[in-house]
Amino acid sequence: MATYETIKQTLLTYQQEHLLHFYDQLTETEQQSLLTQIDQIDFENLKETSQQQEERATISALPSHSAEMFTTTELVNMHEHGLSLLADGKVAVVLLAGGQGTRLGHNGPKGTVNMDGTAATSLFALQAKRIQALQQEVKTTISWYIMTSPINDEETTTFFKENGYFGLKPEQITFFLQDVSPALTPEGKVMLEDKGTVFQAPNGNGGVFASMQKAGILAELKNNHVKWVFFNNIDNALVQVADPYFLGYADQQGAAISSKSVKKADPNEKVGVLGQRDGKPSVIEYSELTEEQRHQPELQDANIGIHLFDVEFLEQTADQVLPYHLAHKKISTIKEDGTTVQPLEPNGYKLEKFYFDVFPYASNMSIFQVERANEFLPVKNKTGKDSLEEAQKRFN
Ligand code: UD2
Repeated sequence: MATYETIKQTLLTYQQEHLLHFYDQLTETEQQSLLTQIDQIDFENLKETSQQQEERATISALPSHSAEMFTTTELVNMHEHGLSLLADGKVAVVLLAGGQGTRLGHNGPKGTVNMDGTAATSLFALQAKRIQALQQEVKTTISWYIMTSPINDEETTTFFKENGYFGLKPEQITFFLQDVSPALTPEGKVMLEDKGTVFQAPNGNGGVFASMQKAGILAELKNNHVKWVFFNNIDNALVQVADPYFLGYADQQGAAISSKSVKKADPNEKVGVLGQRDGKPSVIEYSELTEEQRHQPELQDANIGIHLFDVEFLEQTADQVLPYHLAHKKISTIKEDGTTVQPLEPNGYKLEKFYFDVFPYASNMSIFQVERANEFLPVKNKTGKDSLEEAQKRFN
């Protein structure tokens, strides 16, 4: 445990000593708690974050495949191959469910929103049913790892328990917690929520690899001879969890990462695309593309958050420190005079890691383009495009 003196020294080094401004006004327990919170902050990574420069990268395409490019026999083989990987226990599933889902305005974890008023059609249940169906087909139990965050862990695990784990065995599901990260003022200072608490929020879905390692999951996957980990987001109501075609495709292509994509609805759809940055596999944000690149026929593979990662690749990259991305937000904070500010405008930056920042560490990535109408219906908003309303219509 770091002492007051060592913490103070670190804070002086990184010019963050304001974090101890109210230290003398705290009880002993509060003081200890504050020191522990500060001790967990990676100040070196924060320093690099506030000094981030926009670098202009060279963007290029990566080839993608779609079902029409294969013969019926090839597709049958792909499917069979995927099923045999599942039957041999070579596949595990990871669900990213640590996010806040604030855009949806739903009170509770996003996975608990449902299609018909019952928990049996919740986003969690839809994924569980898919796993259940596959298990019946291949007669093997599929391990499911669900990442939660301190803001939704208890509600998530209770929801599963209360609903009988949606027919799955409790021991095949592992919940693991992601880390949190602090917020920065425009001047790069770590923000305090109150006198003894550093403001903290989930550190983005890029925390997943380090959290899997910390929870012993990567070691478990290796011990169990798992080869592929299927990753996806909680919000896609149509996701085909551990799709055998996709598994067969990824394994036959042999790249460390395989990603599903859908064709962009139109060149100006504001989504990240799968391609290469400086010759390395990447998700390229809409804002990074020039007008010409947005129209380029080879750069139309939208990232839908469905990926297969080779376990060996995850092991090799789990120690990489991924960069923070800044999100300008309203953050309730305490001023030096001890008064609390509830800002009406964004006043600070939340820090998030993105899982796809590991992509450049892979020498290659294969891309399987699928039909949006069949496989991608993300529940992001309450109404309109990509909404709960749209998903409910589809299911009822
Ligand atoms: C994500 C992708 C985007 C595209 C889109 C498709 C990122 C950063 N962007 O955008 O490229 O593929 O999905 O729908 O992934 N999550 C956590 N912990 C966190 C934050 C998020 O587990 O701290 C989970 C969240 O619960 C969700 C997933 O990560 O399942 C995606 O996060 P999001 O909904 O914030 O990302 P979005 O929709 O902006």
